[in-house]
Amino acid sequence: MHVIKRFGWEIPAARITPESVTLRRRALLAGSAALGTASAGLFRAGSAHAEDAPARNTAFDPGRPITEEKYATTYNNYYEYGESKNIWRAAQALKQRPWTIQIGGLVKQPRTIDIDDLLKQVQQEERVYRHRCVEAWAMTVPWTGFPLNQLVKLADPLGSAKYVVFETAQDKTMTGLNAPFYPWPYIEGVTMDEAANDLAFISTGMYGKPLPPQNGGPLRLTLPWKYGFKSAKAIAKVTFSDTRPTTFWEAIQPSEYGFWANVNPAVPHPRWSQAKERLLGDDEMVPTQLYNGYASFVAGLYTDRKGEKLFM
Ligand SMILES: Nc1nc2c(c(=O)[nH]1)N[C@H]1C(S)=C(S)[C@@H](COP(=O)(O)O)O[C@H]1N2
Ligand SMILES: [Mo]
Repeated sequence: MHVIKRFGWEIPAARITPESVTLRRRALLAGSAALGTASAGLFRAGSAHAEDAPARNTAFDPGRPITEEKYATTYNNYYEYGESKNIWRAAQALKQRPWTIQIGGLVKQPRTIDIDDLLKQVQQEERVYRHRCVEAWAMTVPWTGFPLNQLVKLADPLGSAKYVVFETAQDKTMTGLNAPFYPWPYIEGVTMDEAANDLAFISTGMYGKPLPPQNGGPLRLTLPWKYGFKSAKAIAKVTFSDTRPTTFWEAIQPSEYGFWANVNPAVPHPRWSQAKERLLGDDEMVPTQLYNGYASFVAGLYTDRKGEKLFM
């Protein structure tokens, strides 16, 4: 299928060399000013001060330096705003309030919850996680947010639920939604076991500030042991299901982007190696780790799934 060549982050390895990326980023930063991200009440209702940011949970040592904020917030994948990495300015148009999350499917009581009501009912903290995009770039980010299992508890799913499905917002400012062929909305999903894992996180902030729209504000999934495309941005809907969802990139190219998408340096993408990753900032190439270095947390989730395509 020639049509897949259209997708920016499926570009062949030759086009994602450190050099071309560095040049593009330099041009982009030259034109960028402050990344105004103020948005009231993200950490706590009525407060937007960084001093109120939740304390760091040190159980998750990334083992490498935190990426400079300016790189993590200006080099993004967000197809709703276009296919380039340079969407951060366009994404500022996404209004973060009011924001509601629809909870439904196999739950005791479907409902729509306002984000600020939700944030009052969860315990927020900061975690520094490694992030590994399937395109072989990576970063290390201090996220603030709360464990996904707290959202699952609030949603009160039925015993028959096997998957949690996330659907991202479709806003009029998202010009990428008009592009033909993409199977909008952006859908992602995890099993109930994965959702209950300690690592599974919902981010509402980064670098001690509210989550910028380009990084998925106001609410974004963060699954550090999986390729970055699993971490759906701007979540508007959470559905519990007994059937595995067809996820966004899986629908586009199932042979390259599957449901599981666990990081594994030994399983190459059909068109490039996954053995190493390029760190945003200095573009250093470092080895990629199994489950992105989180095997001790998550490997047990997959012991009964040996026959499945866990790493793509
Ligand atoms: N809604 C939505 N979520 C998304 C994407 C997207 O295009 N749309 N891209 C994914 C991909 S491929 C990656 S690598 C990460 C990038 O997150 P970042 O821009 O905060 O680094 O977001 C993921 N979440
Ligand atoms: Mo990605």
